[in-house]
Amino acid sequence: MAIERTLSIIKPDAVAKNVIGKIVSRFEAAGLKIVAAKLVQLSQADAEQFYAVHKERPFFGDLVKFMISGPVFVQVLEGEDAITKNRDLMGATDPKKAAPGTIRADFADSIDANAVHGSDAAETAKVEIAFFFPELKPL
Ligand code: RTP
Ligand code: MG
Repeated sequence: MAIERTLSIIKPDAVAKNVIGKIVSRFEAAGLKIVAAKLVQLSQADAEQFYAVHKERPFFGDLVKFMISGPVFVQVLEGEDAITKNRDLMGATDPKKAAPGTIRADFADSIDANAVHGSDAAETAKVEIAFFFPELKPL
């Protein structure tokens, strides 16, 4: 299994609930290393660009509005099989469908306010990491 990097975002709902540390602990316990991190307030343009892949979807407006509703904690996770490992830790998009013990099952309130984002593939991870951390040297 290869060492990979993935982008993780702790979304405004989880930052507001003061559970950044609890969520980061799960990444650490799973053997993922935090190799870059920052707390940022996204602008509307940032959020629209970041989620551009969804711009034709009916939920796009609500998604952007939610992502700019407060600060987010953005981090790059590194480790074996990091992309899939992070998605497994997160659980399903809709917290009602997320497996018990996953981040979304434990901290998310709804499909909109769903606590975390994680890159879904190697190519998107690369683009998303460069979006937030252009200065980070590649693996
Ligand atoms: P994310 O990109 O945030 O990690 O979430 P994801 O891969 O699990 O889900 P994705 O399909 O990429 O959707 C991005 C975000 O849009 C919201 N969404 N709402 N109302 C809906 O049917 C719906 N579907 C997606 C969610 O907040 C999701 O995280
Ligand atoms: Mg996604």
